Amino acid sequence: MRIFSGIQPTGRKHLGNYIGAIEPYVQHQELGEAIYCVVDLHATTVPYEPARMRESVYDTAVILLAAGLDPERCIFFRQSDVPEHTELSWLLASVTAFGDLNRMHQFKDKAGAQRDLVSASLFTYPILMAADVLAYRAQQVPVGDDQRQHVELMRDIAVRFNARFAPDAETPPLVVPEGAYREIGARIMDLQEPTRKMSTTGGTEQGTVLVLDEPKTIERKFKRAVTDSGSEIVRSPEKPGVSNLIEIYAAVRGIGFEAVEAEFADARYGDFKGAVAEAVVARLTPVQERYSELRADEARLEAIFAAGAEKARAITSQTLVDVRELMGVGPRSSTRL
Ligand code: AQP
Repeated sequence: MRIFSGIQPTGRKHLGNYIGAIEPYVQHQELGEAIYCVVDLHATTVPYEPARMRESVYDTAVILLAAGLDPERCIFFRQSDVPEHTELSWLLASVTAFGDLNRMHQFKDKAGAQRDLVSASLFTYPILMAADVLAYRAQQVPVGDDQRQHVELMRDIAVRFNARFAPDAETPPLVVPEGAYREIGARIMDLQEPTRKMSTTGGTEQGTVLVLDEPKTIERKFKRAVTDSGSEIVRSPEKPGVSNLIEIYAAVRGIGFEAVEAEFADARYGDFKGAVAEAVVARLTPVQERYSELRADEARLEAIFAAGAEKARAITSQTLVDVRELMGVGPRSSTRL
């Protein structure tokens, strides 16, 4: 099985990214041929600081390595080092419905937050994301719950491409991928506004726990987490704050919701929040230590990216030969050899 996912270098990674995506990336290395990239091109779709971009890519890459991504066991690279992603994105735009792009929640949310310019690339972002995955003919895409709509769209794009350009093919040229969502922890909510997801751009500062936050900061953020009326530690739609804390604890400890509710049946909110903070600190401390060890060596990171991009291009270049051939773009593939 081939697995692909990408992560943005924007901002600093938070607990939602860690639980919803980074941990699953590490686990998926054991399940098949895993391919991951830091999607710097996606990060150009909203205002950003060019002078900080490379640093942010390194920061994000090192968080992934510190969490357990192993470049010997997966293909790990920087998106912009593999130009087939952008070429395929353009080609797939021809089988992407404008109306579908117009319905994307993420575009609406992010476009609404822009003061000066809503870029065309923010609108076409889901096509590039589709190209990221389809270029590898990946079967599974581990992502958080917020990406469901984008995964549905990439599936539609693959189906439409296959139907339009290879209706009679025994093996369709593009694989229609499946989203892989964690059962517990696919949508971690903001600690201050637990009806909104924890987010890099849309969340509250106090409600967003960063992977690199000091233990004291993490404890403070959990201590101040919004809870709900009543005192019972149970999951319920009327208790979004407590439900979120239960979800975080369950995900971090690798146990079910019932086990959490049973463990804290007699506890008070304050004690429970302390226990959640402690579990999160215990989970993130080794990642932070590894991060400090690895971050300084940027030459090593570039070497990892270069080796990863070479392996990635061995796959994507073949996909592009097939796609160009089927679409009638460029010379016949046999004459290109
Ligand atoms: N709250 C979340 N719970 C679980 N998973 C989450 N993800 C994001 N938020 C949550 C998953 O993290 C992966 C990387 O996301 P990204 O590349 O989009 O990174 P980002 O933009 O820094 O993360 P945000 O917070 O999602 O940014 P905003 O809200 O600004 O767009 C993805 O698999 C995502 O599903």
